[in-house]
Amino acid sequence: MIRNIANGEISSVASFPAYDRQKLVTRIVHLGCGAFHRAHQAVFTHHMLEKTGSDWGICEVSLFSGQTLIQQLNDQDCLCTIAEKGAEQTELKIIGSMIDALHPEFVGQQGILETMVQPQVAIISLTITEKGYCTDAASGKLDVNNALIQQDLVNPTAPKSAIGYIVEALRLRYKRGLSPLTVMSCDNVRENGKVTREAVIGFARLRDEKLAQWVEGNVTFPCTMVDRIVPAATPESLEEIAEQLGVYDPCAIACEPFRQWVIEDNFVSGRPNWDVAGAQFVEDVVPFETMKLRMLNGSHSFLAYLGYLGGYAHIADAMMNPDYRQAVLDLMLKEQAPTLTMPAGTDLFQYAHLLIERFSNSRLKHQTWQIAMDGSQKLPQRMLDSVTYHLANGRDYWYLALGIAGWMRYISGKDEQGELIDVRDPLVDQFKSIYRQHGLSVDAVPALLAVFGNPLLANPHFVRVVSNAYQQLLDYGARCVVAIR
Ligand code: NAI
Ligand code: CS2
Repeated sequence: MIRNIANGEISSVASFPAYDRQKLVTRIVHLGCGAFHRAHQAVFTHHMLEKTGSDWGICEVSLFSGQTLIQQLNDQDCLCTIAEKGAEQTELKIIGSMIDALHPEFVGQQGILETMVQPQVAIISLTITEKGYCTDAASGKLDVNNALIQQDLVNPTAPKSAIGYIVEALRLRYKRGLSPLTVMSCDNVRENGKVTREAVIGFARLRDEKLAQWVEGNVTFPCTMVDRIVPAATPESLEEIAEQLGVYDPCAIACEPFRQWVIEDNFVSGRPNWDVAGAQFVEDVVPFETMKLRMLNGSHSFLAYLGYLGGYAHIADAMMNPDYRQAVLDLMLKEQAPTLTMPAGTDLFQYAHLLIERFSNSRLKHQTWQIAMDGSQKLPQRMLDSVTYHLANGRDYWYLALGIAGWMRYISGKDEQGELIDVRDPLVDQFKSIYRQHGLSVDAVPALLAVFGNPLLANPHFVRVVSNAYQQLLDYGARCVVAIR
């Protein structure tokens, strides 16, 4: 028998689920069983189960990659270790909220759809990355030219995209007279509930107007703000956890101790009481979401691009450099905070300082390369929206411009030593063609800004400021330019 966390000798340092897992049923189907979901929604659900003894279990689904993880989860009864790594010590928790794990390669598309259609399923939740919504960067609406959407239009009952799965599951529920459910995005997407709603209804409308109307009138799409820094697992992080745990858990995830979840209370078929586990249910999530996307994620992207170019492999390494630390604090307080309208009592100064502390956690090996991925999907909500604010208000936005220029320099595909960068982005072919045409020259700037399709970004002042930052990066290198102000 393979010894694993379901049947091995677990060291007493780890806590085990203290509720009856046999009682749990699939009430949540989660699409995108990645690192973040396991360390966030699955953890909140685990603590909720500890406190309430309810029966809300999660069935995990990975639609694309992740076959191995799904198999490994099943091999260990869907138990998984979460290592919460503070600056000084680690707390190990074995969580039990996940009860099943599926992949289309193992159960086929129909197996997944039939699970989503089970009558007791009340929530489909999502962490499918920004690009998983198949939306157009400029309009935020469903991109009908997206390759997956095109395939799903031809073959809608055997979908490939997350949006295609959701619409087909909703169609089956509608046809069978089953209750509607809630579709809850937990991705770092601006107004993630609205974007999901637009994409789902947009695709449903392309299939059947009546279905689109049923979805519009019955299905709810709450917005959420999700926060916990969860780096991708590495052989080292898994080994370190195994040493403490006494058993190797291939599904284990290390993350920071901090976790936050603000949820719009809009669930048509019920929801778990995640508030007992620390979540906040509110009427309007958007201010919290915008704050987090601009202050945390905007700074993360700044550190990712300028940090990588400056030779820093991890966020905490870049934070050790006082120039980067100061630059990121200035970015937060001088260029992101002023764009926000927060409920009374929100202390953005304190929030910024807490972020500085979280980014400086050197026991969390969060790679700049990981955060640098998919910049074309991330920059609009993290930086460009703030630039739009500053342009309208005649304010300075140097660090935002530098972050955007850092992204451009990064996606050129060569670092400051001329070494290749492994650029991951759905628009990577477009970047390659722009750089083939312009080389590293500053002429690439307007062409790269055009990928966002936002006419405001053609503003001559903005193009000048970004071009200046980009030229400085070429002339002096990232470390030097970050230090200039
Ligand atoms: P991950 O790479 O571990 O997992 C990504 C998951 O998304 C995988 O299950 C993958 O199969 C799925 N996926 C990828 N592309 C897809 C597509 N086109 N359609 C459907 N599914 C797709 O990444 P991780 O760390 O779990 O992050 C996922 C998302 O969670 C992020 O993009 C972000 O929006 C959100 N998030 C992540 C945080 C973190 O610190 N890792 C914190 C807060 C939010
Ligand atoms: C990061 C986020 O990968 C990224 O782009 O900025 O995943 C970040 O770690 C989380 O949003 C923190 O909640």
